[in-house]
Amino acid sequence: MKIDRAEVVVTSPDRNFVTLRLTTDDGLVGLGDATLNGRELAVVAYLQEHVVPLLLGSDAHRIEDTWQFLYRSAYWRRGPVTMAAIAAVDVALWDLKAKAAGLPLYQLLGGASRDKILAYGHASGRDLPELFDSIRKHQALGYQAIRVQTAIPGLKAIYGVAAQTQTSGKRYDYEPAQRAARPAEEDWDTRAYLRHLPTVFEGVRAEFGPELPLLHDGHHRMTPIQAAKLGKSLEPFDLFWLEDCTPAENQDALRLVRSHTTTPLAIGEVFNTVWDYQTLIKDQLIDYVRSAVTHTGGISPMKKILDYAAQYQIKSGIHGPTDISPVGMAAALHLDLAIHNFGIQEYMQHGDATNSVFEQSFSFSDGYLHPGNKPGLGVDLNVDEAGKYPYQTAYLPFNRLADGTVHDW
Ligand code: KDG
Ligand code: MG
Repeated sequence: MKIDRAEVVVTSPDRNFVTLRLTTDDGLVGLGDATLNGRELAVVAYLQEHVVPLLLGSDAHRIEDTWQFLYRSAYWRRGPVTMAAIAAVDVALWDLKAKAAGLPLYQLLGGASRDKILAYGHASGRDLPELFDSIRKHQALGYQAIRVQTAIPGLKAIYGVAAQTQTSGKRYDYEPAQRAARPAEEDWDTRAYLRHLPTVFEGVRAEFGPELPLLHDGHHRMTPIQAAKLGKSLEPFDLFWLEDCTPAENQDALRLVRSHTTTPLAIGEVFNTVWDYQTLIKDQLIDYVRSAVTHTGGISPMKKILDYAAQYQIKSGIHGPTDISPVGMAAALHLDLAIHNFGIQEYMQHGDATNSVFEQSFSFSDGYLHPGNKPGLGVDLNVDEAGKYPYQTAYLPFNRLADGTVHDW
C-alpha cells in the first residue's frame, strides 16, 4: 500500500479547515485534520513544501516509522505547526490502515472499552436566566454534562458566551475566531471574574440540583494563586472540572493550585507533545488531559500520552471545539472508545455547511457519542463541496486589561 497522491485541501464552510488527503496506489483514501485556528496557512505550507514530497511513494502501513521520521528528521522538534502537520499524516495513515483492514479504526486500537462516549456541551448566558435557558436547551438536545460560561458584569465580551455581541456586531456564539484582517480586541478583569463566577455556580446548583455534571473553562487567564482561590471558592458546587485555570507553559504553577483545592483540574488544549505533560502527569497535578488529536501529533502520540496518564489515574477529556474538523473529531471518538481511562469528550456541533463538506458517520444520542462502524475513521471529504468555500482570513481575539496591557486570552 504505497502513497500515490497527497493533497492539502483548504476549505472554509463555517470556518477554515485544513485537511490532508492521502490516496494509495490501490485507490484507498485517508484523511487527516491539520487545522490550526488562526494560523491555518502556516500548516498548509509546512505540509505542501516539506511533508508531501517526503510521503510520495512511501509505505502507508508504516505509521510509527513515518511519525518518527517526520518528528526526528525535522531536527527542530515540537511546536503547534509541526505537530498539526504530523498529526494529519498520522491520522490519515490510521484511516488508511483501518480501511485496508475493513474495520472501524477503534478496532485497531484494541477494540471498544465501552459502548458509548459521554459528551459535554457548551451552555452560556449573559445573565442567569439566559444561562438557565441555555442549559435547558442543551438538556433537551440530550447533553448530560454541561460546560457553563457567563458574561462578567463590566466586561464587553468574553470567551464562550454565545449571545454576546462581537466587535463585528454579530453574535459571538461558541466560535471565537472571527473573519477579519486583524484579531478582535476584548477586555479582561480577573478580580471581577473571581468575584462573579462563584455566584453563577451557586445559582446553577440551586436551579438544577446536585447531580448534573458541570464544567468551566478559565481559558488561561489567572495567575497560580488566583486559580487556587477560584478552585477553592468553587468547591461547594462540585465541578466535574476547572479547565485551563493558568497559562499552560509553567507546569509547576499547577502544583500551587493543586495544594489549595480539590476542584478537579483539566489542562492541555494548547499542548503539542507529551513533554508538556511530563511534570503534570508524573506529579499528579491534573485530573484530565485536554489535548486534541489534531494538535498533538495524531492518534499514535495521543494514545501514548493517555496510556502514561492512566498509570496515575488521570483521564481523557479530548478537546472538541468547532475548530477541530469532523476528521479530527472522528479520530478522537475512536480513541475515546478504545482507551480504558476515558473521562469525557467535548462536543460542540458543526454547522450544516461543514457537515456538507465532511460526510460523517458518528452519532450523538442521549448525550453519548459513537464513531460508527464504517471502515476507517468514518468521514468522507466531499471535494466538490469543499471547493465552494475558499479560505477566509480569520483570527482568534486577544485581551487587553483596562490600562492597555495585553493579557492572556
Ligand atoms: O481555537 C481556540 C478554541 O479551540 C478554544 O478557545 C476552545 O477553549 C476552548 C475549548 O475548551 O473548547
Ligand atoms: Mg478550553
